[in-house]
Amino acid sequence: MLTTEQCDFFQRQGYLILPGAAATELLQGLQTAALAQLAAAAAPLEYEADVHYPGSPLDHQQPGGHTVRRLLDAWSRAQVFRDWALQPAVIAAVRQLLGEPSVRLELAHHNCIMTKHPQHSSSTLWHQDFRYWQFRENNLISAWLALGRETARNGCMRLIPGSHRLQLDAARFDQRRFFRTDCDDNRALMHQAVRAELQAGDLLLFHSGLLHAAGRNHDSNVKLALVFSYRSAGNTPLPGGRAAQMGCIDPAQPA
Ligand SMILES: O=C(O)CCC(=O)C(=O)O
Repeated sequence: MLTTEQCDFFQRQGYLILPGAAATELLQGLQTAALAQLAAAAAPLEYEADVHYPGSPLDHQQPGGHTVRRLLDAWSRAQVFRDWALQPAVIAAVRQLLGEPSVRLELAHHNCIMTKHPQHSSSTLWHQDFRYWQFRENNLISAWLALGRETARNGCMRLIPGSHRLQLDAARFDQRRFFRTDCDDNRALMHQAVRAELQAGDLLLFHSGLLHAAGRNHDSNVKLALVFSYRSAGNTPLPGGRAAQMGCIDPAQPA
């Protein structure tokens, strides 16, 4: 169970780090499975060249054009990923933070292994995950499990504490709904950013409205994180959207 202080911290700041959330044996299983999936480069994949972020190869024909950015649909890739996603401690934390007894794991969003390679990585600009998500409420939680160390050097997440509670006008975002850097009010917020430096096995829980960004990987090893997103059972996807099509998992009734 999370403490009252942890819950209050999440409500105020929009994120919470749980050190050592994955026990050693499970973590090793997750690392091994993630590396095997990366080596096999099995579809569905998203490449650096697909995201068009600063630093991405321009297309698949450029050097690094087949650098994997995300191994999509982690849920279907290995039992060990499913075991992690439904860990009682993870589900209990999400339930507590959402204040709802019944939660769902979303298959359409995140549900991936994020990879960041040293040679061809890109920066993720400031954004809120909810920008393209279609649910009744902007109140989902993503669980980002570091499978290795995450530091400023290899492109760890940066977060703007409390930004999930701000009402941000659409004019403060660009056409791709990234938070504009040419706006003084935005820059003032960016100065408040904190780094989410993590050790392997640490879990970063963050709100779907939290502004976050991440840098490139200037280290020599690939960075890997396993990410799933959760919502309360009542916060259903809007009809016609991707989440409505792809469905969800009820942790109380695993397949
Ligand atoms: O590792 C990164 O570059 C951050 C990815 C991210 O923020 C996202 O996929 O929403």
